[in-house]
Amino acid sequence: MSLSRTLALIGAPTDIGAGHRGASMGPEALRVAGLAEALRERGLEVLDVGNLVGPVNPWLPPTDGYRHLDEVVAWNRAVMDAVHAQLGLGRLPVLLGGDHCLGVGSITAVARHCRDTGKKLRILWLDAHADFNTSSVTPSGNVHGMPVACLCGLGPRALTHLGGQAPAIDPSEIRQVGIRSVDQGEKRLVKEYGLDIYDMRYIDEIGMKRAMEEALEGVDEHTHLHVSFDVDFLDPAIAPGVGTTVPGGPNYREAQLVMEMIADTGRLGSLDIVELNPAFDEHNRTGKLAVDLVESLFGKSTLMRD
Ligand code: 4U7
Ligand code: MN
Ligand code: MN
Ligand code: MN
Repeated sequence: MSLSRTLALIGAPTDIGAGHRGASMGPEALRVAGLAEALRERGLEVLDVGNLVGPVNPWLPPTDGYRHLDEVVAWNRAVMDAVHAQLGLGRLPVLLGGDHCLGVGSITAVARHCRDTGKKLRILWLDAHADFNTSSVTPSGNVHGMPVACLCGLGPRALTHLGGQAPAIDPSEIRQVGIRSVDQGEKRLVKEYGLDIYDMRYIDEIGMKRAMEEALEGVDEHTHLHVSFDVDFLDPAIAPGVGTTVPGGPNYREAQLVMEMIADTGRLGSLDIVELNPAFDEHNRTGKLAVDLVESLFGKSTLMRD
C-alpha cells in the first residue's frame, strides 16, 4: 500500500443482520474514537464520505430461515455500489459497519474490481465465527452468520448474485483467522467447501506468527488483500463492545501482530470494520481499541522498518 493512496471511510449504520441491536452505532463510535484523525496522523489522506442510508430494522423473527432478508439485500446493494465506486476512483475503501452481513456487498464489489483489474484476491476474515451458515442450518436466522457462505455461492439468490454472477469468490481466496465458534451444521459445510481456517486451537499450537505466515502465503505484488475485521475476533476481555462475544480470542499483542504482519505485505486494498456494538461497550473502549489496531494495519507499529 503506497502512503499516497487515499482512504474513503464509508459508514453503514445498520444492525439489520445481527442478533442484538446496536451495531448501527458502530460507524459513529469509530469516528468518535478518532479513526480519521489517527490515520491522517500516519500521513494518509482520509476522506469520510459519510453514511449510506437503508431500511430501518423491523426486528422481526425469521421467515424461511432468514431475518429481514429484503432489508439485508437493500443495505448490501448500497454497500456494494459505494465500495465499487471508491475502488474505481483509486481509493482504498474502509467500510464502517454495521453488522457483518455487509461483508457480502463489500467483498462482492472487491471481487468485481479484482476481475476488472486482473488482480489476485486474498481475503483475511478475522472473526470468532466462520459466518458460513445457511437458512437450513442457521440456529438464529441472522444473516451476519451467513456472509461467507453467500459469497461462495451458498444462500439466497439475491445475495449470492448481488454482483450479477455467482459465486462472487472461490473458497480458496479466503483465510479465516481466530475462529472459535462454529455451529453444528456449519462445521459440515466449511469442511465440504474446504475453507482454510486458522482456528484458536491451531493458533495456540503453532503461534500467531506462523499462523499468519501461512495465511499470507502467496500474497505478492499482484494481490489485492481485503481484510474483513469482525471486532468479536478479539478476546472479550479487551473488546467487550460486540454483540456476540466468544471467550478465548487473540489478546492485545497477538492482535497487534496480526495487523503488523498484514501491514508488512504492503498489499492491503480494502477493509471492513464490523460488529462493533457501542451498546455493549464501556466508554467506547472497544472502539478505541479498533482504531489502535487499524493504525497498526496501516503501518503504525512497524517502528523499526519505516
Ligand atoms: B458474526 C451464530 F449461532 N453462528 O449464525 C449465528 F452462534 O458476524 C453467530 O461473526 C453468528 O458476528 C455471528 O447466529 C455472526 C450463532
Ligand atoms: Mn462475523
Ligand atoms: Mn463474529
Ligand atoms: Mn458478532
